[in-house]
Amino acid sequence: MKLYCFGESGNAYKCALALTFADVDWEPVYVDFFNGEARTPAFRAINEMGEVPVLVDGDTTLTQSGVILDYISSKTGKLGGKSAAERREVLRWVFWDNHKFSGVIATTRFLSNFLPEDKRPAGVIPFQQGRLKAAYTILNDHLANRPWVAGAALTIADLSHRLDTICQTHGTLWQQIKGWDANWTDPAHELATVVQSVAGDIRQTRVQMVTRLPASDASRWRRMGVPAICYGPQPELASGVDDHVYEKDLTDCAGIYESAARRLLGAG
Ligand SMILES: N[C@@H](CCC(=O)N[C@@H](CS)C(=O)NCC(=O)O)C(=O)O
Repeated sequence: MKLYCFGESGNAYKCALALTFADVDWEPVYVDFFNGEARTPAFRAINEMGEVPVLVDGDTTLTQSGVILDYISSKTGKLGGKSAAERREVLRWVFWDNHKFSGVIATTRFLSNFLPEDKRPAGVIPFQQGRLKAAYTILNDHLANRPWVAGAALTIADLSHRLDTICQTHGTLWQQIKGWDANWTDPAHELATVVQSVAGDIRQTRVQMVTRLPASDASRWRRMGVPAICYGPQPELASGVDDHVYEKDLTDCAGIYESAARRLLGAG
């Protein structure tokens, strides 16, 4: 199967998770959303709604993540509940997710992270956040006494809105989806402690190390036995069309690299 998607799309990600958990042979087709590909006539010919995700399985083309999730579970007999009643319960939560949860999260995230600050409509983000708070409370209360959203096992209802929890429960997930294994350099390694100390001096603040997923390209060095850590300015609007960093962060970073290299090479 082919899934039209892009990295920032949570709706596509749900489908990628379901395809992976259901052991489906699938491949991603990248859609250049941030350069307007979803609005082109060529893409509209695939999905008149101009949205990602789109799943293509032979002659079948499907859009809407809830429908795609249902298709994957129906076709594979996995992740859809164990009875007709469970399946209805699954779908009840998938519909709720689309309307009250993901639908609001995605637009809030777009307004807050991807739209330039001067284009953000005043009042809309707090309104959305209020709606989200209510939705989080509903899901949180629902999960107070049960491990899964619907029925007695993982279903597409979980994949629809519990990505973080699922990722924690199924440690291999990132490897399957990203295609690489997680690895890290020991935080006590000299490379890490020297960079931490130099960064603290230059930035005049306490610098905290974190080990986190997803892995970066540094993992490729580590795989070759070369210790590597990541340190750099945090981009604003990461992965957006107008990514940028602050000049001071960038020049500080160059200074940190230089001082850390000198120290590690024994030159002062
Ligand atoms: N209800 C749809 C929502 C899909 C959706 O909003 N997709 C976004 C990317 S995550 C998109 O392609 N939006 C294009 C647009 O709004 O113009 C689903 O669950 O598939």
